[in-house]
This record gives sequence, structure tokens and C-alpha cells, in this order.
Amino acid sequence: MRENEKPTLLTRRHILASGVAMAGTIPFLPITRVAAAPEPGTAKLRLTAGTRTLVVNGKPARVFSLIGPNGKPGITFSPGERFHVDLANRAGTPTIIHWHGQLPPWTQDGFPWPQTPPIPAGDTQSYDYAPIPGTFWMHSHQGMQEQSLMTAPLIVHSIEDMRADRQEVVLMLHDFSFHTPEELLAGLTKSNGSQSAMPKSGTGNSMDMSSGSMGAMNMGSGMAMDLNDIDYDAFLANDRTLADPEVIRTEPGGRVRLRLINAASATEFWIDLGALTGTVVAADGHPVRPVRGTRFPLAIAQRLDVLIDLPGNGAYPIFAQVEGKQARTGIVLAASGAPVSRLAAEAAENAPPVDLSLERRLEAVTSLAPRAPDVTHRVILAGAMAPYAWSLNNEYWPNVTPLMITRGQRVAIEMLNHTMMAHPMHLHGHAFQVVAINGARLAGAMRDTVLVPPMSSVTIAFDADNPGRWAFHCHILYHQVTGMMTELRYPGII
Ligand SMILES: [Cu+2]
Repeated sequence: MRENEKPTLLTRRHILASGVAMAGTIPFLPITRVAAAPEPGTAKLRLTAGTRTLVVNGKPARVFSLIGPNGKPGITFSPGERFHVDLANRAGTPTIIHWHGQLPPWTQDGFPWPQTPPIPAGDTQSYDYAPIPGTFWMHSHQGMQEQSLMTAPLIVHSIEDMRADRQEVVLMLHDFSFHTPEELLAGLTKSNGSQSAMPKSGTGNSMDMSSGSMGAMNMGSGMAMDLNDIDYDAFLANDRTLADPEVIRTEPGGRVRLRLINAASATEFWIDLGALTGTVVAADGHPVRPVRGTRFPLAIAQRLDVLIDLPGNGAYPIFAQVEGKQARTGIVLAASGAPVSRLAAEAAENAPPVDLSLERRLEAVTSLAPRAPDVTHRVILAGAMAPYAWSLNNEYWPNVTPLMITRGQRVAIEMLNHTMMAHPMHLHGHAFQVVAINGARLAGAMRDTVLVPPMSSVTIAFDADNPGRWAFHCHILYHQVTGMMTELRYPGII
């Protein structure tokens, strides 16, 4: 916390720490206090892109860092506070940071367009826009820096958050390898089906299950579905493995808002609340009607906000299990003084592939206004594991034809996945609504990233209200960098 600027965020913690009795049913923050957020433009925050040493499985690794004004990863904004940030590049190499899911002007989106080149090493760049509330994240859009942990939470509190009297817990997930991303990519693109020690060999579209690959799942039709392009060395929850998980001590009453962020480069997770039941209240930062459950799929780049009321004064692990594998990571929510026992690094069973079981149940609290699309773009998702290359409409980034949209249009994008792998598709600069799954209409979640399962279709819709150049891509890093990205462009942008 930035102590001079954030009295509202600290009030409850200070009261708890000082032992002052609090009646749990009385809202602890009067509205007048919440409204006292900094005036626009008054508080300029510093974010530093750098490097650090992270110890994983007992071995040190050199990774990137994104450290905010309170010395911790990322930035948390108060209600009404501007995204007024100086980004200092101390990473020793050019970088550019994307504010994933936020809706800034396109020149502040953090994508390496010719007009907005990466920040040279040693330079500082300023940003100033009005952020939208919710659970977001930031990550490098330069090369494959994201795989080397150039990622951090970006949380924007709403006034309702401040009134809610819930303990905020952020859980950010990563996949980690001691190999460089370039080595991992080389292992994929040079793979010719022989088993390598690094990335697993692909099954391609061959329907050949004989390789025994852990990544191949039988879909029931005899077709092989590809999961997990890469064999990672570890899966991290807030930078730690289950051998030494983060233990978050819960406050009396145990009312938690869990902000889940899948910041992995190529891994889809199932969130497993174990003995707990949670209520999903937001997807990709946007409110949804409450959905209760204990296991939730979380595709790459997606976020979920889950309300959890702990049933007692025990210790409760929150697991994230890799699809198609037993491997998992996680954190522990534990009441003060509750003993925390050692957790097995593997679940008893392989997790199934992530799917749209939750997506089908999600309904936006605030849907798009009813309106027929003015333009519908159809996008074919294609590619294969061998040779390893992925495309949109048979084009490979950067050699793409922009999808043109005009300000004021209702735009629909129908995505047809012709591959045997699921693709988490992300649109920059706009919040879209999921309006159809395999042709079945729904008034689904407003969000910025949606999973398109193998041989399936998903249709999204949005209002073209943010002129510029916007990337639209698969968020599996190795699909993006081998071609699975295109551009949505408004006319008149040069
Ligand atoms: Cu993909």
C-alpha cells in the first residue's frame, strides 16, 4: 500500500491490528471516506520493469519483475484513481507492457505497433487514462518476456469493493521452465515427432495415440486432443510451488474475495477450492451473476473473482491443477494459528481438459444493449503441432489483413476452431460479450479472453467505441509468436 495516499485501503487492517473491537455487520467504511480518492492526475505512480532471482525447486533462476509503488508486484488502484503511471525500464532490454483487459487509448495499450515502439532499456514512459474496475493484469508484449515472468497483477478497486468488508487475496498462476523461452520455442518448431527432453512431442492432427503423450486426451470420438505444448519444470502460485506455498492468514470471520489470474504462457488450469465452496462474481474483471461451485476452469489470461466464506478456523488449500495432468500448485488460506500441513504436489487424478462448462453458466450483470451486429467477422483458427505453426484465417502474423471495423458499429466475431487444441482468444481495447457457443445463443459474460475448444465455435460481440489499432490473438504465447494473431483496425489510423 502507498501509505500516504491510501488511508481507505488501510483502515480495516489498522483497526484489526490495533485490536479495536469491530461489529462485523456494520460497514466499516463510510462512503465519504471512499470518495476521497486522489484527484485525477495528482498521484503519479512508479512501476519498474526489472530483473530478479527466483528460487524454484531449490534452484535459482533469473527472471523479470514488475514492481509497483509499494515495492510489491503490480499496482492496486483506489476507486476513481487515474492510471497515471511512469513505467521505468530497468530490465536491461527493450520492453513494452500491456494492461491486459483495460480500455485505454490505443497508443497506451502497450503493444509494439510501429507508432508505439518498445521502451528502450533505461528509458521511462508515462501513461494516463481512466482505468475500469476489476481484476486485471499486466504483462510484456515484447518477444517472449511474458514466459520469463514479466507479469504482475493490476487490480482496480470499485467503491463496492471498499464497502464489502472482505479480505482481498490475489492468486496469480505461472508456468515455469529453467529453459529460456527461445529454447522452448525451438523445441516445438523443430519437433518432428521424436521424443525430446524438453517440450513434449506433438500429436498433430494425426489421431495417433500411440506416442503415449501425457498431453493427448481421447475426446471419445477417436480424435486426439492436444494439451500442454510444453513440459514445464514447475507451476507457480504467487511465485511459489506447493512444496513451500504462500500461506495467507485469514481475518476473523474468514470472508475472502479471491482474485484469480492465469498469467501462464501455455497452461490452462482448473481451480479447485478443495473443502470450500465459492461464488464466482466476476469474469475478466466484469461482474457476472453469482455462480456457486468448487471447481472452475481458468483459461490462459482469464481472471475470476470468487467470494469465499471460510467455514471454520482451519487451513484451506486453494489448488490450481494443470489440465490433462496431476500437477498442481496453490496457496493456503489459514485462520490465525491454524496448523498448515504439507500438501501433495500432485492430485490423485489427471484433470480433464478445461472447457466451457462455466462459460455456459455465466451471465453478465450488464449485457450489451440489444442490437443486431452491423458487421460480422468470421475467423478460422487453424494450425497443428507438427509442423508447429498456428494461424488466423490462414494468415500468419505479421503478414495479416486487418479486420476493419468502424466507430459506432456493433461488431460480432465468429471464431471457428479447426484445430485439435483449445485456444484462449484475447481482444485488446474492448470488452466483449460471449453471445453464442456452437451456435447456441446466450447472454454470457462480458470479458476480454474466451476459450474456443477444439472443433468448436464461439461468437463474441462488442461495440466499436475505441478507435485505433488493436491486437486480437491466441494467448498461448507459442501460438501467438508462430502466427496466431491479427489486427482489428478502425479507418483513418495511420
Ligand atoms: Cu492457440
